[in-house]
Amino acid sequence: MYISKSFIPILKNNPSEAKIKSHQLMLRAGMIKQSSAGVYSWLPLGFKVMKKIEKIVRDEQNKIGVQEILMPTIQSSEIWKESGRYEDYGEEMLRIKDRQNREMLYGPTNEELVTDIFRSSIKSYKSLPQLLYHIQWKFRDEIRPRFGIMRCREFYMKDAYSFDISDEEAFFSYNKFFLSYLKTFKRLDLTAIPMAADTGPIGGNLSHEFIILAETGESKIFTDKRIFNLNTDDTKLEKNSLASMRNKYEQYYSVTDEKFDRKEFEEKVSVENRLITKGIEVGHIFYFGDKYSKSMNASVDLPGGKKDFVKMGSYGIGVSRLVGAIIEAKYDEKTEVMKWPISIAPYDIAIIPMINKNDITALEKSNKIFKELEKNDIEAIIDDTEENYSSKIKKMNLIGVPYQIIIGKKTDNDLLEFKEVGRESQKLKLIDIIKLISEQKVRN
Ligand code: P5A
Repeated sequence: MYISKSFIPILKNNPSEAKIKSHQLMLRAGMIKQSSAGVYSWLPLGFKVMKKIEKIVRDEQNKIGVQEILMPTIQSSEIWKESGRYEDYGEEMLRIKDRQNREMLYGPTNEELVTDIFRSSIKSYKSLPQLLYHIQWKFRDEIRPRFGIMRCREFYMKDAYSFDISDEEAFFSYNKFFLSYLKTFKRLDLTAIPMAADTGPIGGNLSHEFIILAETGESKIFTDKRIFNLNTDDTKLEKNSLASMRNKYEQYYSVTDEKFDRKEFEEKVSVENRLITKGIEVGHIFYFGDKYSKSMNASVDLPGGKKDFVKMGSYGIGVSRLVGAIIEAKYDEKTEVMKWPISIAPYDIAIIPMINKNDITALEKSNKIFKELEKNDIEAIIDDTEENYSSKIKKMNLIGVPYQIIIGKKTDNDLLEFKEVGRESQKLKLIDIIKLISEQKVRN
């Protein structure tokens, strides 16, 4: 892809409405465009990143055996009246009437809809557990949408739902998601910490938010630093192993301000291990037992012939919010340099020829390199504009492509000037560049 032909509408200056770095960068790099308050169009660069995040999220859901479905964005009010949330959800729900004057709504979440799908087909404990997910747009009519796509009205969410026969089995499902979330965020090069949190309009009394540290985050957190040293390397997808993994995390005090208790914090965490800071909620998991299955009459036959309401949980990841959250975590404000993790970078590498009007050899060289990279599944973007060197580098640093090849007059055919963003440049053969990037991609 040539920069000159791409739809990447770069802005020179910071738009005044953008208060945090991710919002500024997304507008400046032409990743999104606001279409109305809290509603955005995703332009090619932003869309590419979001799709790559979605792919990783999907892959990790599939790995724990969750089945993908797709539910609509528009729902009927009937099921929400059954659960009692039609009134409770209040102003945040966008209500719509169709031409028959039927009450519809743009789904803010899908507990009701998925319960309705479940109850119409699953009748026996023998079909349990059922784990279902979809990745779909949601709408919440937030009073104060802000920070661009971080807190907006229309956003893209992965939401999963579990149906089990007993509390014990339901905790097994809950813990599968707990593990899966830690792995998903790790693949996105983020350290997300699970924290006990309130359940709000979703309900239930067990829930964890997954939070990444960021000064601009909206969640205030109180945690024991030692939780950052934990990992899930030896955890297996088995009941006991998962339960002990969750115990390992829960032994450390780690809560959002909704659950904060100063006395408990000071008793449990020594002064040197205390961390009070802010973070961004990128995921949230809930266990709410029979809250929806009871009100909506979703029950199954038990072994002895009796019936019982299924026990449910729900599990969300803010796929579109993650684009902003990763920028908050990876953008260096001092140097104005962004570096996407290779797993989700919009392009793997930028080819930057220094173009002289009367001499097209640099561009020809670039095209050759492009083709060679393409053969090896490495996606490149060529800056074929006639801008000077420093403005080309500045632009690429803003877009955040993690690697660059710079082609000047003196570039011979064998050794190329190769740069990993944020590091010194080095001379490398194309074959070694391909090897280096391919290895990085495999690791992710
Ligand atoms: C869990 C899945 C739920 O809705 N029902 C289905 C449960 N949880 S949640 O915490 O309310 O949302 C899940 C994740 O969605 C992201 N998110 C948002 N992203 C952008 N703008 C918003 N206004 C917004 N609201 C929620 C968050 O990442 C949250 O963790």
